[in-house]
Amino acid sequence: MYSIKSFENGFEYIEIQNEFASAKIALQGAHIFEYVTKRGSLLWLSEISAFQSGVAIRGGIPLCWPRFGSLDSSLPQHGFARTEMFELVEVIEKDAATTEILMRFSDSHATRQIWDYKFVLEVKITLTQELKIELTTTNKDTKEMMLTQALHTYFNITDISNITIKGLEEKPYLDTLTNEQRSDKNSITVDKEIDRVYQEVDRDIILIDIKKEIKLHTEGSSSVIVWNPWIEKCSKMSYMNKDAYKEFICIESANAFDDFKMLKSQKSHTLSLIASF
Ligand code: TA6
Repeated sequence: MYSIKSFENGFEYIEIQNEFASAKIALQGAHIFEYVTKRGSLLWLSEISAFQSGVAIRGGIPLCWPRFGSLDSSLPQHGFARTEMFELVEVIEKDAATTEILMRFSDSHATRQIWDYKFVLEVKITLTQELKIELTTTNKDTKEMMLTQALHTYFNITDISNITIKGLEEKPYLDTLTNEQRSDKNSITVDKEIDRVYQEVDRDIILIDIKKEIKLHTEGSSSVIVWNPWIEKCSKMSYMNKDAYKEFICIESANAFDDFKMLKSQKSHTLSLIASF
Protein backbone atom coordinates (compact mmCIF):
# COMPACT_ATOMS: atom_id res chain seq x y z
CA MET A 1 0.00 0.00 0.00
CA TYR A 2 1.03 3.61 -0.46
CA SER A 3 -0.19 7.12 0.30
CA ILE A 4 0.78 10.70 -0.41
CA LYS A 5 1.63 12.53 2.81
CA SER A 6 3.01 15.95 3.66
CA PHE A 7 4.81 17.68 6.47
CA GLU A 8 3.12 20.60 8.21
CA ASN A 9 4.72 22.98 5.71
CA GLY A 10 3.16 21.10 2.81
CA PHE A 11 6.35 19.29 1.74
CA GLU A 12 4.99 16.15 0.03
CA TYR A 13 6.29 12.60 0.05
CA ILE A 14 5.07 9.14 -0.85
CA GLU A 15 4.94 6.56 1.93
CA ILE A 16 5.09 2.94 0.71
CA GLN A 17 4.70 -0.30 2.64
CA ASN A 18 4.87 -3.89 1.37
CA GLU A 19 5.67 -7.28 2.84
CA PHE A 20 9.43 -6.75 2.61
CA ALA A 21 10.03 -3.03 2.92
CA SER A 22 8.78 0.41 3.80
CA ALA A 23 10.02 3.63 2.25
CA LYS A 24 9.53 7.38 2.00
CA ILE A 25 10.18 9.26 -1.26
CA ALA A 26 9.92 13.05 -1.53
CA LEU A 27 8.30 14.42 -4.69
CA GLN A 28 11.04 17.03 -4.66
CA GLY A 29 14.04 15.44 -6.33
CA ALA A 30 12.34 12.01 -6.44
CA HIS A 31 14.39 11.72 -3.28
CA ILE A 32 14.14 8.46 -1.34
CA PHE A 33 15.02 9.31 2.25
CA GLU A 34 13.93 6.16 4.05
CA TYR A 35 14.15 2.46 3.13
CA VAL A 36 13.60 -0.03 5.95
CA THR A 37 13.41 -3.82 5.93
CA LYS A 38 13.39 -6.34 8.76
CA ARG A 39 17.20 -6.09 8.61
CA GLY A 40 17.15 -2.40 9.46
CA SER A 41 17.35 1.03 7.88
CA LEU A 42 19.63 1.18 4.82
CA LEU A 43 19.77 4.95 4.34
CA TRP A 44 21.09 7.62 6.70
CA LEU A 45 19.01 10.76 7.21
CA SER A 46 20.25 13.78 9.10
CA GLU A 47 18.29 14.47 12.30
CA ILE A 48 18.22 18.13 11.27
CA SER A 49 17.59 17.76 7.54
CA ALA A 50 15.34 20.39 6.01
CA PHE A 51 12.16 19.28 4.28
CA GLN A 52 11.38 22.45 2.40
CA SER A 53 10.95 23.56 -1.18
CA GLY A 54 14.23 24.32 -2.91
CA VAL A 55 16.46 22.83 -0.19
CA ALA A 56 18.08 19.42 -0.74
CA ILE A 57 17.24 16.78 1.86
CA ARG A 58 20.40 15.85 3.79
CA GLY A 59 20.61 12.07 3.53
CA GLY A 60 18.89 9.28 1.63
CA ILE A 61 19.74 9.32 -2.11
CA PRO A 62 20.05 12.86 -3.54
CA LEU A 63 20.13 12.86 -7.36
CA CYS A 64 23.15 14.74 -8.66
CA TRP A 65 21.97 15.68 -12.19
CA PRO A 66 22.76 16.93 -14.85
CA ARG A 67 26.12 17.48 -13.17
CA PHE A 68 28.10 15.80 -10.44
CA GLY A 69 30.22 18.26 -8.45
CA SER A 70 30.78 21.93 -9.15
CA LEU A 71 32.93 21.96 -12.30
CA ASP A 72 30.13 23.64 -14.27
CA SER A 73 29.96 27.05 -12.59
CA SER A 74 26.72 27.88 -14.43
CA LEU A 75 24.89 25.20 -12.42
CA PRO A 76 24.44 24.63 -8.68
CA GLN A 77 26.79 22.08 -7.08
CA HIS A 78 25.50 18.62 -8.05
CA GLY A 79 23.06 20.15 -10.55
CA PHE A 80 19.44 21.11 -9.99
CA ALA A 81 17.34 17.87 -10.12
CA ARG A 82 17.47 17.29 -6.36
CA THR A 83 15.51 20.48 -5.64
CA GLU A 84 12.99 20.24 -8.49
CA MET A 85 9.46 18.84 -8.21
CA PHE A 86 8.97 15.49 -9.97
CA GLU A 87 5.66 14.17 -11.27
CA LEU A 88 4.46 10.90 -9.70
CA VAL A 89 3.66 8.93 -12.87
CA GLU A 90 2.56 5.62 -11.34
CA VAL A 91 2.90 3.25 -8.41
CA ILE A 92 2.66 -0.41 -9.39
CA GLU A 93 2.17 -2.97 -6.62
CA LYS A 94 3.54 -5.91 -8.61
CA ASP A 95 2.91 -8.35 -5.76
CA ALA A 96 2.64 -8.30 -1.98
CA ALA A 97 6.40 -7.86 -1.70
CA THR A 98 7.30 -5.64 -4.67
CA THR A 99 6.37 -2.04 -5.36
CA GLU A 100 7.54 0.01 -8.36
CA ILE A 101 7.40 3.82 -8.31
CA LEU A 102 7.92 5.85 -11.49
CA MET A 103 8.59 9.61 -11.30
CA ARG A 104 9.40 12.08 -14.07
CA PHE A 105 10.91 15.55 -14.52
CA SER A 106 11.13 17.41 -17.86
CA ASP A 107 12.72 20.64 -19.01
CA SER A 108 10.91 23.93 -18.55
CA HIS A 109 11.48 27.58 -19.41
CA ALA A 110 13.18 27.91 -16.00
CA THR A 111 15.51 24.93 -16.48
CA ARG A 112 16.39 26.02 -20.00
CA GLN A 113 17.52 29.36 -18.58
CA ILE A 114 20.26 27.61 -16.62
CA TRP A 115 20.79 24.52 -18.81
CA ASP A 116 19.66 24.99 -22.38
CA TYR A 117 18.53 21.44 -23.20
CA LYS A 118 15.22 19.64 -23.69
CA PHE A 119 15.15 16.43 -21.68
CA VAL A 120 13.11 13.88 -19.78
CA LEU A 121 14.53 12.51 -16.54
CA GLU A 122 12.81 9.41 -15.19
CA VAL A 123 13.40 7.75 -11.84
CA LYS A 124 12.16 4.20 -11.26
CA ILE A 125 12.43 2.91 -7.71
CA THR A 126 11.72 -0.74 -6.98
CA LEU A 127 11.16 -1.70 -3.36
CA THR A 128 11.41 -5.32 -2.29
CA GLN A 129 13.99 -7.16 -0.19
CA GLU A 130 16.51 -5.06 -2.10
CA LEU A 131 16.36 -1.43 -3.21
CA LYS A 132 16.73 -0.68 -6.93
CA ILE A 133 16.89 2.83 -8.34
CA GLU A 134 17.17 3.56 -12.08
CA LEU A 135 17.90 7.07 -13.33
CA THR A 136 17.15 7.43 -17.05
CA THR A 137 17.99 10.55 -19.01
CA THR A 138 16.53 11.04 -22.50
CA ASN A 139 17.91 13.81 -24.68
CA LYS A 140 14.84 15.42 -26.28
CA ASP A 141 16.93 18.17 -27.81
CA THR A 142 18.36 18.37 -31.31
CA LYS A 143 21.89 18.99 -30.00
CA GLU A 144 24.15 16.50 -28.23
CA MET A 145 24.11 16.58 -24.42
CA MET A 146 27.00 16.04 -22.00
CA LEU A 147 25.93 14.46 -18.74
CA THR A 148 27.63 13.78 -15.42
CA GLN A 149 25.52 12.42 -12.55
CA ALA A 150 25.49 10.43 -9.33
CA LEU A 151 23.19 8.61 -6.97
CA HIS A 152 24.64 10.34 -3.89
CA THR A 153 23.69 7.62 -1.44
CA TYR A 154 24.17 8.13 2.32
CA PHE A 155 24.44 4.67 3.92
CA ASN A 156 23.49 4.16 7.55
CA ILE A 157 26.39 2.63 9.49
CA THR A 158 27.00 1.74 13.10
CA ASP A 159 30.40 3.45 13.47
CA ILE A 160 32.51 5.11 10.78
CA SER A 161 35.69 3.87 12.51
CA ASN A 162 34.54 0.30 12.03
CA ILE A 163 33.66 -0.15 8.35
CA THR A 164 35.46 -1.69 5.38
CA ILE A 165 34.66 -1.06 1.71
CA LYS A 166 35.68 -3.83 -0.68
CA GLY A 167 35.70 -3.82 -4.49
CA LEU A 168 37.71 -0.69 -5.21
CA GLU A 169 41.16 -2.13 -4.52
CA GLU A 170 43.73 -1.17 -7.19
CA LYS A 171 41.18 1.11 -8.95
CA PRO A 172 42.47 4.56 -9.95
CA TYR A 173 40.96 7.45 -8.03
CA LEU A 174 41.21 11.21 -7.78
CA ASP A 175 41.74 12.29 -4.18
CA THR A 176 39.77 15.55 -4.37
CA LEU A 177 41.32 16.70 -1.08
CA THR A 178 44.84 16.76 -2.55
CA ASN A 179 43.98 16.66 -6.27
CA GLU A 180 46.27 13.63 -6.62
CA GLN A 181 45.63 10.61 -8.84
CA ARG A 182 46.25 7.46 -6.77
CA SER A 183 45.29 3.82 -6.30
CA ASP A 184 45.33 1.61 -3.24
CA LYS A 185 45.81 -2.16 -3.03
CA ASN A 186 43.95 -2.29 0.28
CA SER A 187 40.25 -2.21 1.03
CA ILE A 188 39.01 1.16 2.26
CA THR A 189 38.75 2.02 5.95
CA VAL A 190 38.05 5.55 7.23
CA ASP A 191 39.91 7.43 9.96
CA LYS A 192 39.87 10.95 8.48
CA GLU A 193 38.05 12.98 5.81
CA ILE A 194 37.75 10.99 2.58
CA ASP A 195 36.56 12.33 -0.78
CA ARG A 196 37.64 10.08 -3.67
CA VAL A 197 36.33 9.74 -7.24
CA TYR A 198 37.14 6.22 -8.46
CA GLN A 199 37.23 5.29 -12.14
CA GLU A 200 37.26 1.95 -14.08
CA VAL A 201 34.91 0.46 -11.50
CA ASP A 202 33.69 -2.87 -12.88
CA ARG A 203 32.64 -5.02 -9.96
CA ASP A 204 30.19 -5.01 -7.07
CA ILE A 205 31.11 -3.04 -3.97
CA ILE A 206 30.65 -4.48 -0.47
CA LEU A 207 30.22 -2.17 2.52
CA ILE A 208 31.01 -4.10 5.71
CA ASP A 209 29.53 -2.62 8.88
CA ILE A 210 29.70 -4.34 12.27
CA LYS A 211 25.98 -5.15 12.05
CA LYS A 212 25.41 -5.76 8.33
CA GLU A 213 26.99 -6.17 4.90
CA ILE A 214 25.58 -4.11 2.04
CA LYS A 215 26.18 -5.19 -1.57
CA LEU A 216 26.06 -2.55 -4.29
CA HIS A 217 25.53 -3.58 -7.91
CA THR A 218 25.63 -0.76 -10.46
CA GLU A 219 24.86 -0.68 -14.18
CA GLY A 220 25.58 2.13 -16.64
CA SER A 221 28.39 3.48 -14.49
CA SER A 222 32.13 2.97 -14.09
CA SER A 223 32.82 5.67 -11.48
CA VAL A 224 32.13 5.76 -7.75
CA ILE A 225 32.62 8.46 -5.15
CA VAL A 226 33.49 7.59 -1.55
CA TRP A 227 32.90 10.46 0.89
CA ASN A 228 32.86 11.14 4.58
CA PRO A 229 33.44 14.68 5.87
CA TRP A 230 35.00 13.58 9.19
CA ILE A 231 35.04 16.01 12.13
CA GLU A 232 36.03 19.41 10.77
CA LYS A 233 34.17 19.33 7.43
CA CYS A 234 31.11 17.84 9.17
CA SER A 235 30.95 20.85 11.51
CA LYS A 236 30.72 23.09 8.42
CA MET A 237 28.12 21.07 6.48
CA SER A 238 24.56 22.35 6.25
CA TYR A 239 21.85 20.39 8.06
CA MET A 240 24.33 18.04 9.74
CA ASN A 241 24.90 17.64 13.49
CA LYS A 242 28.57 17.86 14.49
CA ASP A 243 28.81 14.13 15.24
CA ALA A 244 26.87 13.03 12.15
CA TYR A 245 30.07 11.91 10.37
CA LYS A 246 30.14 8.87 12.68
CA GLU A 247 26.80 7.60 11.34
CA PHE A 248 27.14 7.47 7.56
CA ILE A 249 29.35 6.78 4.58
CA CYS A 250 28.53 8.00 1.07
CA ILE A 251 29.23 5.50 -1.72
CA GLU A 252 27.93 7.17 -4.84
CA SER A 253 27.28 5.25 -8.06
CA ALA A 254 28.06 7.81 -10.77
CA ASN A 255 29.00 8.94 -14.22
CA ALA A 256 31.52 11.43 -12.88
CA PHE A 257 34.54 13.22 -14.41
CA ASP A 258 36.15 10.88 -16.98
CA ASP A 259 33.03 8.67 -16.88
CA PHE A 260 30.85 11.42 -18.40
CA LYS A 261 28.21 10.47 -20.97
CA MET A 262 27.54 12.10 -24.35
CA LEU A 263 23.89 11.66 -25.38
CA LYS A 264 22.91 12.25 -28.99
CA SER A 265 19.47 13.61 -29.80
CA GLN A 266 16.65 11.20 -28.77
CA LYS A 267 19.13 8.83 -27.09
CA SER A 268 18.85 7.68 -23.45
CA HIS A 269 21.23 6.55 -20.70
CA THR A 270 20.33 4.72 -17.50
CA LEU A 271 22.40 4.70 -14.33
CA SER A 272 21.11 2.06 -11.93
CA LEU A 273 21.93 0.78 -8.46
CA ILE A 274 20.76 -2.32 -6.62
CA ALA A 275 21.53 -2.18 -2.90
CA SER A 276 20.94 -5.37 -0.92
CA PHE A 277 21.69 -6.24 2.71
O1 TA6 B 1 30.11 13.59 -3.25
C1 TA6 B 1 31.00 14.19 -2.34
C2 TA6 B 1 30.71 15.70 -2.30
O2 TA6 B 1 30.98 16.28 -3.56
C3 TA6 B 1 31.55 16.30 -1.17
O3 TA6 B 1 32.68 17.00 -1.68
C4 TA6 B 1 30.55 17.20 -0.43
O4 TA6 B 1 30.47 18.47 -1.03
C5 TA6 B 1 29.27 16.38 -0.61
O5 TA6 B 1 29.33 15.95 -1.99
C6 TA6 B 1 27.99 17.07 -0.21
O6 TA6 B 1 27.66 18.05 -1.14
P1 TA6 B 1 26.27 18.87 -0.91
O7 TA6 B 1 26.17 19.78 -2.10
O8 TA6 B 1 25.16 17.85 -0.88
O9 TA6 B 1 26.41 19.57 0.42
